[in-house]
Amino acid sequence: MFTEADHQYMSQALQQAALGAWQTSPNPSVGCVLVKAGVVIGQGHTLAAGQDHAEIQALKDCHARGLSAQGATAYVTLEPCSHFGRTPPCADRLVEAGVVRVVAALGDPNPQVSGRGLARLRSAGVVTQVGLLADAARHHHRGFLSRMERGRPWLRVKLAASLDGKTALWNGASQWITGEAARQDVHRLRAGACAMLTGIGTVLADDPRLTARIDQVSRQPARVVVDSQLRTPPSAKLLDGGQAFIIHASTDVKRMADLQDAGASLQALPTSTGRVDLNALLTWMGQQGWNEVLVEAGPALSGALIQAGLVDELVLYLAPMLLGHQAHGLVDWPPLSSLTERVDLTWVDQRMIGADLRLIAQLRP
Ligand code: AOF
Ligand code: ZN
Repeated sequence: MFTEADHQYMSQALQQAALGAWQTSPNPSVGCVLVKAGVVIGQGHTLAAGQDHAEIQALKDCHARGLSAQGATAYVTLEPCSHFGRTPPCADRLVEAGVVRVVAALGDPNPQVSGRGLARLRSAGVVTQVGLLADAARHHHRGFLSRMERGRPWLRVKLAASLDGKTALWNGASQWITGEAARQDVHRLRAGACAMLTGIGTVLADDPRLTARIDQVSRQPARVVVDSQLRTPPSAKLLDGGQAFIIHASTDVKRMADLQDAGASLQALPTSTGRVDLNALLTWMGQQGWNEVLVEAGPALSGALIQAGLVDELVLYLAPMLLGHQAHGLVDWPPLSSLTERVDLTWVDQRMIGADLRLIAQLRP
């Protein structure tokens, strides 16, 4: 049903989509390529929420070149929208511009759209096709799809360890296991995340800022601490710079006031066995409009999230060193008594980052 040229134009649309990836949240970063008579006449990607969607950018690009989209095909990584949200429906704009065929990699699972964008196009006589490079598009839009389909963000856990899987010495000393290049790489991961998630143990031990410190970022991820007893010090560095949330189950009004004065937003969530319920946490994060969340926490929170089946991907930086068996491991679990309790992973990428090895593994559904 799709030609080689169709594949090429859709990969170009996916490349466009990648350009918007750090700025569109809570919207998906869509890519759009307009083609007429075998020539690309316009392309674009989603801008920040409230600004242009990809299709509008591509039409503007086409018009800026002095060209008309009359008779063109639009390749889009997600079904064009049909609703008046922060912006008017893209489906209507494509029809007005004279586009005659729309190829979408995926339908939009947003209940405000979900098939109505394509239906609107078809009722105006536009030919529509869905499913070209769908796997690649599902990968690119994984955060938005996760929030729409599961009501929670796509969760990635960053871990750094020695070759023997140790994250800190027996006495807690943990600074500088991985090298400078790996730390820079983590800043890129942070820049792509809508929010960072950590635990009170990490805040007390390391006082991290959890910001993305690289040049290209226009927006910082929100920061979230799971801290059921409100032990975060009001001087904690991650409270600087806004968008800092403390998830708790405390009733201590003095602590609440001190932390709010320090700039924190407090959110009480239900607990199970005295700790913040992680499913409730993920649902709450989805309600914030966060598509992708990066966890940089200690072995207790990371381990608990994995055991709760809420983690989609691990990014593991392995440093070429050995720390010995008394040191702390990657996840802090009660001992498993049977191999059937193990967590299975699938390797999806491996490469050198400076002197360290970076492994990416997905949790098996
Ligand atoms: C498109 N093209 O480039 C994107 C779409 O509030 P709004 O108006 O910005 O609409 C946001 C919704 O539009 C978002 O939840 C998703 O369903 C869709 N995203 N649609 O036609 C785009 N980013
Ligand atoms: Zn739209």
